[in-house]
Amino acid sequence: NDHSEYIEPEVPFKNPQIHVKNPHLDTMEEDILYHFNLGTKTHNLPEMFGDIKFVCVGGSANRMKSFAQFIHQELALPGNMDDVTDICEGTDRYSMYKVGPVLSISHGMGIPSISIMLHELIKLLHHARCIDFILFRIGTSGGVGLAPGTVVVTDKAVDCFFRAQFEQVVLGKVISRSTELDVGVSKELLQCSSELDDVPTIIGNTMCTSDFYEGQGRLDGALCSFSTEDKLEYLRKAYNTGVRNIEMESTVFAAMCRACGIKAAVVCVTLLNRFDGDQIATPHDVLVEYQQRPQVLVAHFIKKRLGLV
Ligand code: R2B
Ligand code: URA
Repeated sequence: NDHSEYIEPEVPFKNPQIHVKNPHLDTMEEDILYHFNLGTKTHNLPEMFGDIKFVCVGGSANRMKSFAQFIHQELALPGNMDDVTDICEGTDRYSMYKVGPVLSISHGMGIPSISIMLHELIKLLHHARCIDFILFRIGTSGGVGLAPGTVVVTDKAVDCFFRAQFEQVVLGKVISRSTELDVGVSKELLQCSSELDDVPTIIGNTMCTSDFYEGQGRLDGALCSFSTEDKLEYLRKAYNTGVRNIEMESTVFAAMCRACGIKAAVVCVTLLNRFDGDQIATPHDVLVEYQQRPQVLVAHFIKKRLGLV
C-alpha cells in the first residue's frame, strides 16, 4: 500500500568524517543554510568552524548562550565571556555561539524544529570539514519514576510506542531509521557524573513525543481525552520498558546522527516526576539549577577530553 514502510539499511562507517547522504549536494554550486543565515559562498565555513570538536544543542536560545559563556569560563579561554556573540544574528530562528572548540546552538521545541536545525548543522560541519567531533543534546524532560533534578543520559531514544526508531514521512511513504546512540560516550558521561557533586545521573531510555500535553499523557492541557488511571497505566508501561524520561527531540536527533555517522549523546535533566503530577510547579531558582546540571556534566566531559582535569 501507499504507506508501506521502508527501513533504511545500516552502513558501517570507517572514516571519521561525516557522511552526508545526499548525492544532490555535490551538484550544488552554493549551499545556503537559510535558517542559520550562513552559506558556502558568503562565509568561509572551514575557517569559521574547522576546529570544532564538541557541538552542544539545546532548546532555548538563552540557555545555549549561557552554556557558551559557562564553557568560556570553564576552559579559561582568553577574552571576556560577555563578548560571546550570536553567529546567526541575522535570523531569530536559531542562535549559535562558538567558544574555542565548542559550538553551542539552540534548536527550539519539537521534532520539526530540531530536524531543520540538524540538516543545516550537519551540512555546516560537512562543509567545514570537521572530523572527530561529538554532538550532545542537553535539555529538559519529564521524569518517569525519578526524583526531580535527576539527569538521564539516554540509552535508547524511543517513540511513543516504545520502539527505538524514528519514522518520517517522505514522498508519502514512511521511512524508519534506527535511534541507537553511542554507548561509549554514554558510559563516559556516567563516569563523569560520578566525579561531580550534585549531578545525580542515570542511564535510561528516553521517550520522544510530538506534544507536551496529551502526547505525553498530561491531564492539564486544553484537551484531554483520557482518565487519570489511563495516564498512569501508560506511564507504568513506559517505565516497564525502561523509559525514565520524556522529551520532544531525542528520536530524530539520534536517528539523524546515526545515519550520518556522528557520535552523539542525549543528556536531559528531569524537571518533575510524572507519577506525581503534570504541572511544572518547582520554584524558578530550583529549575534554573536543574537546567545547569546537563551543562555541568557535559562541560566536565569536554574538560576531561581536552586534558584540562
Ligand atoms: C523538553 O522541554 C521542551 C518542552 O517544554 C521540549 O523541547 C523538550 O524536549
Ligand atoms: N519537557 C518535556 O518535554 N516534558 C516535560 O514534562 C518537561 C520538559
